Amino acid sequence: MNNFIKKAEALKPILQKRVVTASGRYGAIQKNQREIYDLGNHFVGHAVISVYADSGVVDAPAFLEFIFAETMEDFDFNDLPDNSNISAAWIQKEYVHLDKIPATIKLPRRYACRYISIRALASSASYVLGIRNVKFIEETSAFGDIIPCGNTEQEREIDRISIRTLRNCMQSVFEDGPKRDRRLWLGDLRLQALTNYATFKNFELVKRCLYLFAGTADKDGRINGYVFHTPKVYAPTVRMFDYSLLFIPTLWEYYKASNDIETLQELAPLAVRQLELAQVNFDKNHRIFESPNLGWCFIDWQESLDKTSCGQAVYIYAAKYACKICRALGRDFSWIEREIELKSKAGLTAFYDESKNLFVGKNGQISYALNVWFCLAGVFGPKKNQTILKALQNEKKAIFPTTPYMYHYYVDALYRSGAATEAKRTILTYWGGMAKCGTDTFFEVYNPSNPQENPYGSMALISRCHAWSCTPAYFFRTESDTKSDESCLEY
Ligand code: RAM
Repeated sequence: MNNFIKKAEALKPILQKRVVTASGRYGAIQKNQREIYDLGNHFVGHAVISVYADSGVVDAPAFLEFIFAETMEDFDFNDLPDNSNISAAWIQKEYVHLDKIPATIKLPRRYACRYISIRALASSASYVLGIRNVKFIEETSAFGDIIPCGNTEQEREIDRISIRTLRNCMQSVFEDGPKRDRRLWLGDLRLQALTNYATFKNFELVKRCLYLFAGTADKDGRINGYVFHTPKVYAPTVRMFDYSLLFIPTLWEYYKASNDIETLQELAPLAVRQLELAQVNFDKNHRIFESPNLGWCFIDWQESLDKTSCGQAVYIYAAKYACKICRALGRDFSWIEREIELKSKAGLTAFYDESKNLFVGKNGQISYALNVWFCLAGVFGPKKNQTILKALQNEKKAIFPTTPYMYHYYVDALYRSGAATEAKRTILTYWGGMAKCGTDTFFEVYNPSNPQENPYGSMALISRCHAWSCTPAYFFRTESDTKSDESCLEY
């Protein structure tokens, strides 16, 4: 175990546990009858269930089915999918035999759910089974209650759901989703950390995650896209062009929020290293190009999206944060400034179409992703960016974001260009659309015009409490600071 991992492990939080009792119909349950119990909100933890013989003599085992659902709609999608492109084992469904009755059983897995359905699949004619208790031991490393923020009931509702989403993803690390993949991903971490600074302020958890990434960097110093933290800390080599670069703003923002200069000092070389490593992905004209070395440039869940071009802007964006880090530590960053200049010029030449006032990707593709990232990269100033984002809204062919992750960056770009009203409107329509579904937490993917859109080939594997969707709580608390913000430009 290297020193960075040791540091991270020393910061492992003790989870706060609390018992919640589900409401529902207790008592006798007939064969094949399904009972749904309601925890009253979304929780993450372990289920403890007590059963007994309501009448008769127990002469055979009971055989029960349990389904754990994050939303009521999830009950429509709980069959084991055979066509998914990720493991179907994530589904939250158990079949349990009980040989001794009465019994109190703790189910084997950790679940993310609000609703628990129980069905007696087989039982003897000599007795009727009864459900005495459905309890849930919830776990989180988000401590304290946060007062919802917002000017209207709708805003406060969106805020409550955002906070619940973040809270339930805060476990031993910032998980992407407590149902699936329960992994620490860099892109998710950044957005969780930002929202955490404005709410729970668990700085140690962010620090732990930064050290987990640092401790699992490859031999060249490349930060992986994600880290497994259990049963042991491990990161398979997964090159993610954008996620590795996002280590830079994530470190900077941690320092700004916590004032922890030692961590900044210790991890700054690794942050700057991400820029150095990314340089080979640009041709002699300083334009990004596709190659195996680039790895996965995630940007958003959209197959047809020209993500590589977005990478040009992500690089410039990250480089500006690297300058901030170097300046704070009194280190030379003239080469990074030069990089910014060269990559910005090349980005404009390659992608900016003056006649449309838009950035245009491969094969004439116009997307929110490309334009948003170039606005965030600050290649132009806020006023001009505002006109670009306006032109984007009027562009019928533009590819919309699919995930709350990409929507976050769109809203961020709107705020930073001074379009606060439009930014707020976007939050109210997009996240408000999810809230209207009666959810307690926000989803991994939400496409209002195709509610069943998902990247895994099966709705059974979708995560309804997904970290990267928690940022309305960040925006509501910081919007006055981000109005027409040039912070990214001032490096
Ligand atoms: C998904 C994860 C995570 C995201 C990556 C790119 O599988 O759930 O949220 O960061 O993909």
